[in-house]
Amino acid sequence: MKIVHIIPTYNEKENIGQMIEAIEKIGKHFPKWRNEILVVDDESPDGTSGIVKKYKQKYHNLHLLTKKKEGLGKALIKGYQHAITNLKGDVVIPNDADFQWNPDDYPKLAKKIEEGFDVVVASRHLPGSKIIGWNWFRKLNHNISNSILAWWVAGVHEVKDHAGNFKAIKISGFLDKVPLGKMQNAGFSFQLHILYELSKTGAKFAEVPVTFQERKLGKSKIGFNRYYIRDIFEYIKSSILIRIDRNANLFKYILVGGVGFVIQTIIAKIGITFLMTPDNAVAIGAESAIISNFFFNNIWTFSHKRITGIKLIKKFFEFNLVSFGSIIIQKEFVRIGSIYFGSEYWFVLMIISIVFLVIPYSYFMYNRFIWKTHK
Ligand SMILES: Nc1nc2c(ncn2[C@@H]2O[C@H](COP(=O)(O)OP(=O)(O)OP(=O)(O)O)[C@@H](O)[C@H]2O)c(=O)[nH]1
Ligand SMILES: [Mg+2]
Repeated sequence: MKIVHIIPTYNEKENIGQMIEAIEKIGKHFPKWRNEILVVDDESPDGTSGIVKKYKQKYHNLHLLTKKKEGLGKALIKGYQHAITNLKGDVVIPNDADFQWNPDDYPKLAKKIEEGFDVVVASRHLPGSKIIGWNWFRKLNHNISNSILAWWVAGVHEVKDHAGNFKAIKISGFLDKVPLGKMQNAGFSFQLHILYELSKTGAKFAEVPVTFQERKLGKSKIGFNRYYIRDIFEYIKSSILIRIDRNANLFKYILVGGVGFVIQTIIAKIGITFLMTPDNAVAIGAESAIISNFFFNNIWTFSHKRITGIKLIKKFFEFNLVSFGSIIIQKEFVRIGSIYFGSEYWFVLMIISIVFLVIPYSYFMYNRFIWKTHK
């Protein structure tokens, strides 16, 4: 198993040498793994890359990528791509240069990969995990992004710790399936985004408890500056986009239904104005909505299984047959409701029947009978 350790650096002259030595040293205890170290440095003004160049003379498995300052996310994207394409690794293990995540823990991650997991995350949120020396500001910052945004807004539930850099990822079939070139994250939102993209590849996730501590040497890149504000907004945006992507079909389905509802209300209102009984007016409105729903869902919601040509006509009739159920539900609900409450309540009755009966009924039926995957 070839492991590529990826270390992004920006002004880490105090740490990078020790980190390289630490990884090399642990590697000696595990000769079955071939280790490569890839430092991705954003032209650090403190001369970090010069130190790496010196170490390169000592260690032939050490590689250096230098690029202009673009943020942690971009550095990791470049590093992952390089590990896949140039270094042809089996596994990547990114870590920070500052020893907040102990490199001695990397065999724990690698062993889990050997056990059959595809993504193994070093975690601060398991029994046995420890966080040493974080102040209230860092805790608050982490908890908001981790619990509220990553877990709740984005809905990424594969792991409990979404923000750390230290993890092991299997390349073949998983990391190489992630569209790294399309990912735009400049900052730490990359950590959440990559977990989400990996979840879409069907990867099996594991988390291992570790001890996380304050950096001892060098300066943190986190602090109130324009990068920090940019990264926070990017994290919020990323969380929302993940949620939309995860539930895209449902969002589209709701929107199409909303358009159908407006059409139905207008047609029913016209019918009632021309002295139709509310149940019949609602039924005609419902049929109009059903036609609109069919075409919009076909070209948009279920575009990945779009129906075309002669099959479209056949499906349209099938669709009407299935939807007939929802017309009957609404018509009868409005008819019986009008008897009890009066026909002036037709609109309220129609809404109740749509929300509680028609929407669940038709979402199930459309998926089951109309836009089913296998035919
Ligand atoms: N290449 C590159 N590396 C970066 C950049 N920003 C941060 N890093 C590196 O990414 C790792 C994590 O950054 P840190 O500044 O330690 O961020 P942090 O761990 O969230 O913050 P602290 O807890 O304060 O240390 C370190 O190795 C940094 O040198 C960047 O813009 N480019
Ligand atoms: Mg750090």
